[in-house]
Amino acid sequence: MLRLMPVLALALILSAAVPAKAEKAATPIPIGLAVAQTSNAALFGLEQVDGANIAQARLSAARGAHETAISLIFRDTGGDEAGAVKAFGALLDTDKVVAIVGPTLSQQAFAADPLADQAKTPVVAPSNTAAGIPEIGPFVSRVSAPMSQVAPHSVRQAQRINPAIARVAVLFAHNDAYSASETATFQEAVKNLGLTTVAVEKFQTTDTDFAAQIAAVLEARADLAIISGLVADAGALVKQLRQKGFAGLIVGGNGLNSTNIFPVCGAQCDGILVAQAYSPDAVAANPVNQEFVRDFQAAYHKIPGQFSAQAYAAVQVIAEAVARVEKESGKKAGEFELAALRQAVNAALRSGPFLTPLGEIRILPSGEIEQKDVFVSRIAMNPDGRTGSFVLAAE
Ligand code: 1QQ
Repeated sequence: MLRLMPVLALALILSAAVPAKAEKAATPIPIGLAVAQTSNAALFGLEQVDGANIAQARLSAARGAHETAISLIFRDTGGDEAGAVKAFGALLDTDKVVAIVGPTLSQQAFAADPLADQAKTPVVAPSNTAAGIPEIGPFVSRVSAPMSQVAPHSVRQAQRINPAIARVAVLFAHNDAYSASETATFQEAVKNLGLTTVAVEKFQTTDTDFAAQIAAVLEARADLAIISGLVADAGALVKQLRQKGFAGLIVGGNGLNSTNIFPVCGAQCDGILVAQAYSPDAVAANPVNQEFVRDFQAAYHKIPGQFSAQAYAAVQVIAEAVARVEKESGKKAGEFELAALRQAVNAALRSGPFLTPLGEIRILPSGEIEQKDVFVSRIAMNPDGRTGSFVLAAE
């Protein structure tokens, strides 16, 4: 007994040090959906939940006989970094997902994505548009076109509507990664189009009173205001800007790209120009978008916006990547070890074009999206001052 003790102790130490037999991927294939279902960011996140649910239903109806089903696991991130980190942790360690769609904000992605990257688990960002997202790591990609490719179109449209525009005020939320990144793009576009920036004003996404910034815009005699912020703050800023008499054109960035802004700025939302990486009207040559718009309308009795379409696309490319892995390997996804499946799906995401509601897209080896179609819409408010729509303006 005395002589056996050290042997037993040694065996216990060894068994703790040697990893347990590698675990297999679960079936149906668990895909994490880590978006904001609460907080102000839910003004985007709930649109993402709707789009993802349509994708899940559509993909399971269209699934080939030999393809393994996927199943979405939703984890609320709230609107901050800590919430996103917690949701990612749970999806990776508890739910053992094969891939993650999320988080909603770039500000959250810079905190949470490194966790998935370290766990060698693919992340497909459905709405992160700041510079530097794919560069977080080799397991990070996005289906949300960066604002550097999208935002300048709206400034060009403003110039088309009013060729006399010369003086531009730029306002942005400086505590938010997307807003800070997008304003740099806007300021460069202003310069490239021969316009002059006469005011650069900062605010916070938690602000509700924009009197100081608006005074500066009026003082600078700007004839175009360009706003980078999130729905609640940017919507309130637009409302107050109009109430204080600003009569120039307003260009809004990606954070104003949701019908959820209508109740915030009300009648004063009318006329805002927003560049978009999606249009529900682009269905003629795109049967996938046609079906998406039809299914979405049947389920929710409204027209889908960009955040829903991008969430759909994110779920779709992961499901199709899983199917490509099964086809090429001749093995069922459930026969893979989890780590190997995560790796294979990450590679398959970068393996060729996908026809999505966003049009034909491709994920480059870097994780960046390649997308052809960009649109500019104008917000048209109804006489009730609460409802309205994005009306396609150009491109
Ligand atoms: C980002 C954005 C936001 C507007 C997404 C909701 O583009 O955080 O990158």
